[in-house]
Amino acid sequence: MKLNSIVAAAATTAVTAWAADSSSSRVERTYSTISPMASEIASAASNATTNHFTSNVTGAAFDRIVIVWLENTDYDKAAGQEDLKWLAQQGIVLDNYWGLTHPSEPNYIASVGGDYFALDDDRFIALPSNISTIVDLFDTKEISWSEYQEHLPHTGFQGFNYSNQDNFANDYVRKHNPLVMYDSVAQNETRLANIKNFTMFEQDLNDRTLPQYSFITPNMTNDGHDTNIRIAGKWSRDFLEPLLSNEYFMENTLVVLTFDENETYSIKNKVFTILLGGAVPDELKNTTDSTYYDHYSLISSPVANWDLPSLGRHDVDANVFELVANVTNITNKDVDTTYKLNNATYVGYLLDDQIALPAPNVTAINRNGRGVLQQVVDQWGDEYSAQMSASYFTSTTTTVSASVGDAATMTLAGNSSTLATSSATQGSNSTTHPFTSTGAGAVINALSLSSLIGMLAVFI
Ligand SMILES: *[C@@H]1O[C@H](CO)[C@@H](O)[C@H](O)[C@H]1NC(C)=O
Ligand SMILES: *[C@@H]1O[C@H](CO)[C@@H](O)[C@H](O)[C@H]1NC(C)=O
Ligand SMILES: *[C@@H]1O[C@H](CO)[C@@H](O)[C@H](O)[C@H]1NC(C)=O
Ligand SMILES: *[C@@H]1O[C@H](CO)[C@@H](O)[C@H](O)[C@H]1NC(C)=O
Ligand SMILES: *[C@@H]1O[C@H](CO)[C@@H](O)[C@H](O)[C@H]1NC(C)=O
Ligand SMILES: *[C@@H]1O[C@H](CO)[C@@H](O)[C@H](O)[C@H]1NC(C)=O
Ligand SMILES: *[C@@H]1O[C@H](CO)[C@@H](O)[C@H](O)[C@H]1NC(C)=O
Ligand SMILES: *[C@@H]1O[C@H](CO)[C@@H](O)[C@H](O)[C@H]1NC(C)=O
Ligand SMILES: *[C@@H]1O[C@H](CO)[C@@H](O)[C@H](O)[C@H]1NC(C)=O
Ligand SMILES: *[C@@H]1O[C@H](CO)[C@@H](O)[C@H](O)[C@H]1NC(C)=O
Ligand SMILES: *[C@@H]1O[C@H](CO)[C@@H](O)[C@H](O)[C@H]1NC(C)=O
Ligand SMILES: CC(=O)N[C@H]1CO[C@H](CO)[C@@H](O)[C@@H]1O
Repeated sequence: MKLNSIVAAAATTAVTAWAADSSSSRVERTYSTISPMASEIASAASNATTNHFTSNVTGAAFDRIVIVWLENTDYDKAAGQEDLKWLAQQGIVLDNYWGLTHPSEPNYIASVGGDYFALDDDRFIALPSNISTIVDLFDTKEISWSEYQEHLPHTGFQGFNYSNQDNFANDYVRKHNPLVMYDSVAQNETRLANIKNFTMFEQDLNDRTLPQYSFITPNMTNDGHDTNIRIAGKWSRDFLEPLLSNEYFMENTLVVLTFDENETYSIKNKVFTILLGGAVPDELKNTTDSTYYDHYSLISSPVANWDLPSLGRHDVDANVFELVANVTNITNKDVDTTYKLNNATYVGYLLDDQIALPAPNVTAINRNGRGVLQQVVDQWGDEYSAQMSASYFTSTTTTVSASVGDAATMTLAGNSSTLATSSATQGSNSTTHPFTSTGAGAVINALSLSSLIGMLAVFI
């Protein structure tokens, strides 16, 4: 069976399950864990299409951004590794850069879509195609982009993982491939053809067809996930050192080397991050920037650099790398991290089947003074108004503004239709979840049903 038909079959099953259960408000969402046979992968590989799009849209601080993610390492351990120490001296260390939650997958998802939708595990995720990503923002100026995923068996592969075929060790995993988890990318053949592997990176480098945005994920050995920081550090230096002396690669390029999350869940989720590349001025090499950043800064920084609109999610008010902020007159905000942990998810869409997908804030203005992408406004405007009038939003269920305080959070209690005001920790079913939320999830059965139907319609 072709992958698309497998996905469709899974969606059909979900619809049946919903229909059978339609008398009750409980809706089970079905998630596939598709892993095509090796023979199917080989046959798909033989005619996968690959794009080699490039472009040269001038940015305020850089013309190209290359984002590289390593895995699961506490800040001090990474900062002390000798190859990473060497790399740090070639660039700017960001010593106040944070992961958003645990485990891995929600962090990757958030870094391109502006939310992690309350995900708290690493399961197979395919977010409905009405959710936009950074790719939609790039399209407004035809800024080229690609992902480079090591050992992705072929361009556009959508399976759950791809093991080393000799020893069946973990190699490529979907949970570290942010854009393929959004159907707005995966169900668009043009976009899918930008989801490539390292063989294609070498080719694009040699052919001078690197895109202006790339997201690079080494395999499970090289990113430290199944190994340790010594391997991940050595891989990073082996990969980056030659690039740092490659004139074509370096030209006005910003490299961001970061980690998805801290390893120890009980401590603050700060991760070691370095900015490198030709866009870093000489006088700032071997320095430290202590501005608060997090994975949402991976959206807000390119957005400010190219003066793009926003997604209306957490990208809107994320701090922008100082390199960009300084030349765009953006003032970053101070973030008090005294009580910040970023080590648990909140009660929301992917954690509780009864909670609707939050609409982005279609009225938000981002750090570079732009509104929300028109297509997002068109797609979500009505839903945003509906959720606003039902007091759906909390400080965590959506994007936007710090002005929505936890105390003002409104929750529809259980199946009753009366609005009840509740405090942040009194989410109606918070005790059924192992994680205490940092803000209450608003539970609105009617909204969640209509939005789920919309989501399934999109699948089919
Ligand atoms: C390869 O491409 C052909 C022609 O587009 C198509 O009919 C066939 O299904 C494709 N094979 C696979 C394995 O996707
Ligand atoms: C991109 O454009 C800038 C400004 O015109 C130019 O300096 C630079 O060489 C171009 N880079 C590439 C890779 O074409
Ligand atoms: C970086 O700074 C440290 C101490 O501030 C110094 O010992 C080291 O030589 C510097 N490295 C480079 C490459 O400039
Ligand atoms: C990388 O992708 C290309 C294009 O789909 C494919 O031909 C190649 O076999 C892949 N390389 C690896 C190492 O999997
Ligand atoms: C990961 O990639 C490296 C080469 O970059 C390779 O030596 C290693 O075997 C790969 N890991 C697995 C599990 O295949
Ligand atoms: C598919 O992707 C292309 C390139 O990003 C874009 O121009 C087009 O609008 C997308 N199509 C849909 C239906 O989203
Ligand atoms: C987050 O950290 C706090 C403080 O160390 C700890 O009590 C809590 O259990 C952690 N949460 C998770 C989900 O690990
Ligand atoms: C930004 O501007 C401040 C104040 O002028 C300066 O201290 C800092 O080094 C600049 N940072 C960057 C990355 O240009
Ligand atoms: C930033 O502010 C300076 C001084 O007010 C001004 O000259 C410059 O044009 C501004 N730059 C941008 C990108 O707005
Ligand atoms: C949406 O953004 C606007 C403008 O920043 C703000 O006033 C409003 O409170 C935000 N809405 C929500 C639900 O946070
Ligand atoms: C809360 O959990 C109870 C028991 O599982 C269930 O009956 C009820 O529908 C749930 N309420 C909400 C709002 O999820
Ligand atoms: C904020 C922060 O750095 N959190 C922790 C990450 O892990 C190291 C342990 O290696 C701790 O020292 C940090 O406090």
